[in-house]
Amino acid sequence: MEHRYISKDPAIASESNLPDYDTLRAHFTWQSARRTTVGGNIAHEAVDRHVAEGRGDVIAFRFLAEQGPSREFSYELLARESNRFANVLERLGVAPGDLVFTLSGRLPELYVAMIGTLKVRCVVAPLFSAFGPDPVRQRLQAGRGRVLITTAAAYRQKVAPIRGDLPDLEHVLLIGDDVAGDIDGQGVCVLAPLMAAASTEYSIAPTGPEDPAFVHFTSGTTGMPKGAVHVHDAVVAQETTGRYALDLRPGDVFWCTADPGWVTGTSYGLVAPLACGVTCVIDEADFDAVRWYSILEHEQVSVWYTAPTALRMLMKAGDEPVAGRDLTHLRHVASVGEPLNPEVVEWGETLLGKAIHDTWWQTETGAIMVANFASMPIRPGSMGRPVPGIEIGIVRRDSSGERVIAESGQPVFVTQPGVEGELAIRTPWPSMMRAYLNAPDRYKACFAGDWYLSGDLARIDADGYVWFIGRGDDVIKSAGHLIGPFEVESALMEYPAVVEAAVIGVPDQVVGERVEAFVVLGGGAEPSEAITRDLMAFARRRLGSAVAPRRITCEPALPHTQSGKIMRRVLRARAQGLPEGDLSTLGGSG
Ligand code: 6R9
Repeated sequence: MEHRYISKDPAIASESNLPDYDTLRAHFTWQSARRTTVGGNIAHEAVDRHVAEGRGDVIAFRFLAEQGPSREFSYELLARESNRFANVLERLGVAPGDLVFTLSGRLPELYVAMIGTLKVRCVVAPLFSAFGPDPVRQRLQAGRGRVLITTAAAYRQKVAPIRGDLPDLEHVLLIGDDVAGDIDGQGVCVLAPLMAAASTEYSIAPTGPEDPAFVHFTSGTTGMPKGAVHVHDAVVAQETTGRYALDLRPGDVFWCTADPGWVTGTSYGLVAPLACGVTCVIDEADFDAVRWYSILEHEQVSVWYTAPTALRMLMKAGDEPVAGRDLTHLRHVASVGEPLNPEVVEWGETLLGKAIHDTWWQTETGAIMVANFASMPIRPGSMGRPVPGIEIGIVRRDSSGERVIAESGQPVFVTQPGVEGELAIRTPWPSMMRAYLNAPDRYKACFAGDWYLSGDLARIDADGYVWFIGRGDDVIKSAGHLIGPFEVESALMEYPAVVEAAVIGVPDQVVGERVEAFVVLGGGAEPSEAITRDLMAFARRRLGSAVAPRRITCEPALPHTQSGKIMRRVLRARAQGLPEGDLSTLGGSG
């Protein structure tokens, strides 16, 4: 498989932003990538700078509404509207460094609010709108959020029921229509009139490169979600990788399909493309094959960044929705978030006339670390090569699967190509997370010596292409979203009849992995279809559709290790109907 190439037209290579990978890599430094005139603040780099440099008329965002006309924001309008929002926030008395949470679909007001928040040097903490009240409460509590930007519907369903558990939440700003009747005297107010009354002038105070800008919550195997803290300097890596890995150039129409509740939707749905000065298409609607092809065609999308689950759903939809469409504007297609199977790469080559370029990164890395570049032949199934400025290595694992660390504290690397181990990245780089919120020990555990340890298993071939093997832990990747088994198990345990719960990811043809749960009932409750159904509904209500298990099985007992840990790999074998004795192919820890 490693030797199958999708070759490139030499013209593509020479026209790309990275025509000569080896030369650029040899000379690239992050210091040289930092503009000498940086305003420091991401909102300045991504928005105001373009206005100051005479590009204010360029369209920054084209929002496609689920119904009705689309709305366009030039860089200048975006600068003015985000100034208004900055003034609104300041009037509320927030202080730099305070967390401002967002919980909303992809509405224009959400993007304006995120940029305005950065301007006042508050920290944007985006939440995924498909979360139920439990994940919302966990994250708001962890970040001690003072301000929440949301819609009336989301407030009613997900926040009002838990409002009593959120003593730090002082202000809730409602965006969108349909907001009457929700003003309950608990700091809830409608944003539109405040915006209308606010000035369009705002001057950003000096912002240090190390000032925090975003907190993105991500899931681990144990414990509650971790808030990865990113700083304003991250824009340097996001803009650089936007240019080299996504091949963004002035004049491009860029569509990143990710929601800002996921790190891809902020790093590449907002910061990188705006810093590169391109036009971003944002679709407010959910996935629909016909709609998606029609967006690619009618918006004349030239660079498209999406995820394997979405591509597999398009593949499933067949050729009919794409027949007769003119996709000639599409120049570069890239993917992230889950393994991109070679079949999908080849499907893209045949149906879209474009190979799909896989990229690899994580919430913690803040920006793309490994990519198949426009100028290089693709090896279907490989994640590509490290971006300029990034050095990677494969850390050895011993026979019990533990990473090998030398006495000096540095990791020990494999020395031969093709040997599997843990993918590590040499520190520092601008978009590296700077902390996990309130969790210094969990943060420290991600590093050894000069290296960040990703937790992913991979190998590097003789030509430097990286191949993903699997995750080194039990975290579930479903439709691109990381789901911590512990968070789901904790919600299931709240159900009165459940005494023990274990949650695993089961391979799925479309979404990569689907969440399944095993529970043990107590207190005289007997397994029945009715109780399973009730438990499923309970989980969906608490966790939301994106996180709740798709299947729950009642078991008399769960398998444990001697030390009492649940053996999730045994459950994974059981769920797939594999013999429980042969677990070698399943990956993950016990
Ligand atoms: C951006 C993002 C990170 C985890 C990562 C890995 C998986 C990401 C991948 C991939 C195979 C790729 N992952 N890209 N697996 N091939 N190209 O996805 O961030 O949500 O934090 O997830 O996603 O397991 O460790 P995040």
